[in-house]
Amino acid sequence: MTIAERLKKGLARTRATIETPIDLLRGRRSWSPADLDAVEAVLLAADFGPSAARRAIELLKHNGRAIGDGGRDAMRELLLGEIRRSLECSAVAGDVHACPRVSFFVGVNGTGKTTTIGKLAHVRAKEGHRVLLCAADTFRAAAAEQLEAWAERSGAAFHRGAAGADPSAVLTDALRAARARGHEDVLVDTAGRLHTKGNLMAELSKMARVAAREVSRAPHETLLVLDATVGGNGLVQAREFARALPLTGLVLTKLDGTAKGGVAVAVVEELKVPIQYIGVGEGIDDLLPFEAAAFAENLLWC
Ligand SMILES: Nc1nc2c(ncn2[C@@H]2O[C@H](COP(=O)(O)OP(=O)(O)OP(=O)(O)O)[C@@H](O)[C@H]2O)c(=O)[nH]1
Ligand SMILES: [Mg+2]
Repeated sequence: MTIAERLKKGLARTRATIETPIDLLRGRRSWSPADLDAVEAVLLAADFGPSAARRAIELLKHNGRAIGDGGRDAMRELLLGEIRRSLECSAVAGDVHACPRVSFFVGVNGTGKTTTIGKLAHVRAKEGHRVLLCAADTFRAAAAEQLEAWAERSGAAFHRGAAGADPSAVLTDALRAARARGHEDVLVDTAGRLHTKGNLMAELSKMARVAAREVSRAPHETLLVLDATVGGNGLVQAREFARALPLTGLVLTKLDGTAKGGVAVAVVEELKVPIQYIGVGEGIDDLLPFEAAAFAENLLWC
């Protein structure tokens, strides 16, 4: 499958949710408030968030005549422009020229951090990079083994410490090894943590300080991994992570398993941090670079 095909398939559930009621408006010349309520409800169901949904409805209201003439296609164009604008985020995404380039993956439990690292290792290895995966999740049993399996699958090198070791100590060793052996990318897996646990959030800040001691200006990228199936409820967590350490980007996973793909709009608007990658499955090829225009196109009906 090509990237475009994977994206289309990954967003199929969200697209179907949005399309169904909008299909009912086909060929209408005038709209009642109830029709617009139905469209708003569908945008909320897809987790666009209240402010984006409201803006979209205002836009449709102001363009009632154009939609009356142009039908679904005209409505699609209007919504498409609005979604694309919301998704485009001008923030600079990390330092791509650093060597080794150190990337942290953070987030609450089970969002897909380890899986994302495995997939990204594959992408970067295919680009010819020498990649090292660092198992700084020393907390969960079998976390290091899970990451090691991804290292084998993607052809990346792997570093781990003893079970229960201090994550910062494991990270220090990994970064020294990366410098000594000439790795260009170090992807750091961290333990899933609740955003409400102050001591665990402080541990992330410490890891960032330790990284900077070993490699100038590290971490060069800090990606918050969010589970799209949680939808807008994940926003609270996201805000707390952003407070603990500066985020350079977001990864939105499990889009294949949800109709809540509109949450992409809600998170970018809320955090003002760009989405870098999206996860559309459990396989090694199921990580896609995020591109606002293509994403918006595939959220809406064809
Ligand atoms: N369908 C689908 N499943 C995914 C995706 N990304 C991850 N998963 C699955 O989500 C589950 C959790 O993934 P992990 O990578 O272990 O999550 P984690 O954030 O590392 O979890 P902890 O280390 O326990 O915090 C696994 O079963 C993955 O296969 C995705 O894009 N789509
Ligand atoms: Mg993990």
